[in-house]
Amino acid sequence: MAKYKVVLTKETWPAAMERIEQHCEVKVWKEAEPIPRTLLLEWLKDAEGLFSTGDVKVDEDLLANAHQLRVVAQSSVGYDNIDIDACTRRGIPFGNTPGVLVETTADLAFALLLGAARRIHECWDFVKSGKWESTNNIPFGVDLYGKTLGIVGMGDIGCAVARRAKACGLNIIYYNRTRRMDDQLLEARYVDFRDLLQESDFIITLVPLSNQSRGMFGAKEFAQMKPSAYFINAARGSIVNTEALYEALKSKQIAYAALDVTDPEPLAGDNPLLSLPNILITPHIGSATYETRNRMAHLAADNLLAGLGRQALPTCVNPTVNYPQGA
Ligand code: 8YV
Repeated sequence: MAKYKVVLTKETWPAAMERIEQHCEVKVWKEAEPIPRTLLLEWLKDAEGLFSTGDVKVDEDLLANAHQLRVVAQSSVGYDNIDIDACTRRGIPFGNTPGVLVETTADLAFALLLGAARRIHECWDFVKSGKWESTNNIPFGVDLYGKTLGIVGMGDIGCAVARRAKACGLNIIYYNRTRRMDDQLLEARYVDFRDLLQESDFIITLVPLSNQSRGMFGAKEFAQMKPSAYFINAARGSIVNTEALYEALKSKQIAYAALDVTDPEPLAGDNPLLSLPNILITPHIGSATYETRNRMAHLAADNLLAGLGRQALPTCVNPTVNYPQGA
């Protein structure tokens, strides 16, 4: 049987790649930097499937150029880079990877909260620099127990963060487009956005990026937060006005920030955020564990193959433990 022509904008995990190659003739971009737009458009001219990791913009321009495209599969839960309406107008199904990364991403968001609260990275620098030998002036942190965590965006990941917060004795409030009917089970109180900003000791944002959420944390919002507030972003960088965040941290309008996502990404080495003492940044590692990325790749492969008619319905395949060591 003839193989389907598919384009991968990045290499994916071996077990998932093996499944794709059983049915598809693949073109894979293997360089560290994103695939050049002109080359992507060239490759897509006769492609029937596109497998992305969220690193390329799938818009009218791209789709108008890809006349044979039958499916777009993306190994990520967020899909702000995809023009869903344009895909729908062309009858092209789009599949992302919800569900399989919830606990992993919640772990990272909560790790950022704990890491910032207890200044773990500063403590490691203190030990690594040898200062411990000459001073007891260790970096002091703040307690979580009995304080208030405000979660902005109470979806699956937000609920998983709430479960972790409850175990640490935090009082939980949240802001969402709509109130969750199960929030009593989570012991989480629904509040409006302004009240959350004013009441929270810690704020974690997990909202999807949209025209409504873009820039939702700016100078006005940081000004409403407590001077002792910790701000954590594990959603998308452009939900935050970066210059406003920089000013809020520099002037100590808020105490600390911990970011897994930034705007722009990746951050250049001379970005002013990196000069601040009261910030912790990780390089978009929310779902970056071997097990979870492998699961995501399998689910994205399911979506791709389903879109090409080679699978009945996308199902999450329990990954075989067949991922590259130290990748
Ligand atoms: C990475 C994410 O973008 O799933 C998302 O939306 O932001 C992260 O998981 C993705 O995993 C890259 O492959």
